[in-house]
Amino acid sequence: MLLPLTLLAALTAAPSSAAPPVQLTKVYYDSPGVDRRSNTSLNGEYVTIRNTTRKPIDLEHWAIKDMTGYTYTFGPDAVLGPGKQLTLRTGQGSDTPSTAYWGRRAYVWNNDKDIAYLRDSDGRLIDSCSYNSSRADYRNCL
Ligand SMILES: [Ca+2]
Ligand SMILES: [Ca+2]
Repeated sequence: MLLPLTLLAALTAAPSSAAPPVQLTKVYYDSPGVDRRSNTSLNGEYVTIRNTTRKPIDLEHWAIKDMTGYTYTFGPDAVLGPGKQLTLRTGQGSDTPSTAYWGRRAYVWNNDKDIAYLRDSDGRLIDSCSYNSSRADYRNCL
């Protein structure tokens, strides 16, 4: 039996305006002050993501990547609660439920232009956020 066209359309239509389950909300790419690569300065550089759903999302094996290919992969303890936000800082530190540390000794987010990519554990692109300005220190992705 053939499906009525309207039903078929409803089944195949993509929810184009729907927010991704996890969104990139901000890239703070030029940390405060002169960039001397101190751990404080590295941690002044960060990206934030937010769970837009009403369920916890297990971020294990999810990844955040820049334009060059530097990649941070979330570990087994990374779970983002409903509506919760998480900050990924570039430098070193001890992870908490709301802050993860990349553990790098060099910057990731270029001060003029770059692209942040968020991929799920299957490698699917969930969200991205690009910027192209050195006049601002951060980019609000929403
Ligand atoms: Ca700076
Ligand atoms: Ca970069």
